[in-house]
Amino acid sequence: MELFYGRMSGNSARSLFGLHEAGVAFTPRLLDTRGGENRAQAYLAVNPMGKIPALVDGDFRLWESNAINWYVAEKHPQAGLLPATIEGRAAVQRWLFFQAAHVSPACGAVFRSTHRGMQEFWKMQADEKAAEAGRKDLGRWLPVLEGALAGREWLEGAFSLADVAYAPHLWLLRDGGFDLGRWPAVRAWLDRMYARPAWRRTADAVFAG
Ligand SMILES: N[C@@H](CCC(=O)N[C@@H](CS)C(=O)NCC(=O)O)C(=O)O
Repeated sequence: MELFYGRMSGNSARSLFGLHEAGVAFTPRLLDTRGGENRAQAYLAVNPMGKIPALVDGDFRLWESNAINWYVAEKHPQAGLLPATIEGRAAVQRWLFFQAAHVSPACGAVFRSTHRGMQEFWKMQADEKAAEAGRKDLGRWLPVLEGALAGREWLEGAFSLADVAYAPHLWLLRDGGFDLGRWPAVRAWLDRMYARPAWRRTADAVFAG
């Protein structure tokens, strides 16, 4: 199994975290996005969108970070990254869609303007109007996570792909100085998540230095 990923890429971090949590053997393939390696023909054959991450497992090719994590979790059920029941798996799916459609876009709008490392790496311009809109959206989405985490350690009780999905973009948000003080359960959840060895390895590979 090979995972194509890039530096300073939250979506890459999501899949690296998922694979490390699953404990699977894989070959990491670091792409030089600044040099355009992700837009070269060889990689477009893996992901026609030219985005990272992407997975190759024999003849099977898959892109979209949450789809990659789902495939790996289904293939390695012993890792326990998905609930056993249909209801539990549907609930995890709900968190993945909520992350991709709502929480990540709001985080991105903010950290594009606040995270120096991301701005430098991706040559992004700060956009204070977009950041303000992102902060407003987060004021609506973070209470949803806060409520779900009341009295529990992980979104669906046991640690699952639901938690994995949120790690990277909330990391970048927090690293950019966003104050999570109004959402103590979210803050404690992130502290637990970022202490996991699989996240430490991921953050070192994607965000360090
Ligand atoms: N929805 C996709 C998003 C992938 C994505 O946007 N990746 C960014 C890096 S975080 C990328 O490849 N950017 C480079 C480009 O668009 O050329 C996923 O979750 O995998």
